[in-house]
Amino acid sequence: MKKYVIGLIAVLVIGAGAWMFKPSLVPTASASPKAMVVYKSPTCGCCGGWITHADNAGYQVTAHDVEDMDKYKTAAKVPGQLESCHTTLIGGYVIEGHVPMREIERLLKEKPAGALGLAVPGMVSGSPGMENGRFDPYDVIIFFKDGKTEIYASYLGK
Ligand SMILES: [Cu+2]
Repeated sequence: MKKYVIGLIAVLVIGAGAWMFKPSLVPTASASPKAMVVYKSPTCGCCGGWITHADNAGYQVTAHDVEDMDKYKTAAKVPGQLESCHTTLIGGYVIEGHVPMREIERLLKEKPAGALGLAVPGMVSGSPGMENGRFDPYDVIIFFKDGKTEIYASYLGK
């Protein structure tokens, strides 16, 4: 009987311990790795299209309509030749333009050394948010603090 009681107490203590420590392991909403902030001009329709992709992928999107996108791109250190429409901040990285969600997930997982972010320069038909019946090939470019750029992924189009 005594053994049984000690065993029961042990189970309760371990259970309470697990319950007490669990909340600290669960990220809070504000620190969610899926929270992103998007800057776009108020008239940008395709930016909204891209945000819909982000929403559907489970990202918590905070979108800001701003007049002076150049200011935000400069502050985010987006290289001039990689510029697109909207500029997104997530997990300490910059996402410029119509970057597919799978590449963002990859970036957040791989955390390449010295990387600032990803870009799909311009506005390519067939990229996420740019659905218009055409599917042009495009590259996702990774850009680094030292000014280097590399192809991160290539989409072939169809
Ligand atoms: Cu766009």
